[in-house]
Amino acid sequence: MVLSTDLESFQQHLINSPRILALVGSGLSASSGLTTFRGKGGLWRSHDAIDLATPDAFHRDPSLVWQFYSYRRHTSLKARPNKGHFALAELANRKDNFLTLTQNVDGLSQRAGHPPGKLLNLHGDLFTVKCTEFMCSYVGTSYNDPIVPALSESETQIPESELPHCPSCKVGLLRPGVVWFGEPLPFREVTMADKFLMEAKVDLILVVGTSCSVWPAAGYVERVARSGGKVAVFNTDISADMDDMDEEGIDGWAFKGDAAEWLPKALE
Ligand code: BJW
Ligand code: ZN
Repeated sequence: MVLSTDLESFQQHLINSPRILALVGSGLSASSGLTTFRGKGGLWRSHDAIDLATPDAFHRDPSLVWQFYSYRRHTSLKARPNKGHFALAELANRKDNFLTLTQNVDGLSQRAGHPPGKLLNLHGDLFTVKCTEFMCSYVGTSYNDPIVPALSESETQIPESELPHCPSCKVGLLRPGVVWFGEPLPFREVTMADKFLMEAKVDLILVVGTSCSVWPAAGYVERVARSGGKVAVFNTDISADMDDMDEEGIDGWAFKGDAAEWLPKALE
């Protein structure tokens, strides 16, 4: 089955879909100036962004990993939500049975006015911090930029004593409240996503700016398709995704280009 590029039939299906899920990835924030993970945007200094998103990388070199996340916090705070974030937020406000599962940690959907009750952060967020000390369960929020003075622009190794520390136990090193490879996704978010999928059939899933290469997030597309829902992909590079989806018998649409341009006209 070939994914359609017909906007009119997509919009008709959107109107007739009582229950809609959206799976969002870093491509949605690309035109806000934030980099994606894979492909040409995925490098920070000389490091592959994916290699830094692991508990091992943090244990090995907390200074390097904090510098990476400090840079991401800074660029996310400076970035503005784009027309794609606003269009999705508007749709979420308009539709009763709507849920966005975002893999993004940049906070731009929230800042675009996406209703919080219809938005689940599957991979955490950049402004949550968690204590790494065994037996300390401190979780907090910080929008300070930089979070500690040592994390200003410098590229030198920062002594561990100058990295962010826990205000509760006073001894533990804080870490970014994001989900790294090998870590479970947050229980509440996964439970709520499962509930949305299991309560009734999802008629449509919008797959926006994601390579669908990370699990379990990518699995939501197949789960919707398997239960008879349609799939609409918004991506600058859909050729690879489309081939896979055709093989899996996924039915729907593929709109190639910038999600920030496509979403306002497709979701109007
Ligand atoms: C545009 C555009 C524009 C550009 N407009 N489009 C099953 C099979 C195999 C492996 C696994 C499996 N299940 C689990 C795994 C292991 C692993 C995994 O998925 N590995 C894969 C590499 C195979 N998964 C995990 O480890 C997960 N945890 C887990 O499963 O735990 C199990 C467990 C249970 C109980 C106890 C213990 C463990 C956790 C995954 C966490 C992923 N974390 C990251 C980092 C988050 C923090 C941070 O932001 O730094 O999440 S990795 C990174 O990838 C980040 C992203 O959210 C995620 C997805 O990336 P995304 O957004 O799709 O970005 P790209 O770059 O890949 O794609 C961008 C797309 O946009 C491209 O397609 C472009 O074309 C497009 N684009 N500009 C529209 N303008
Ligand atoms: Zn602590």
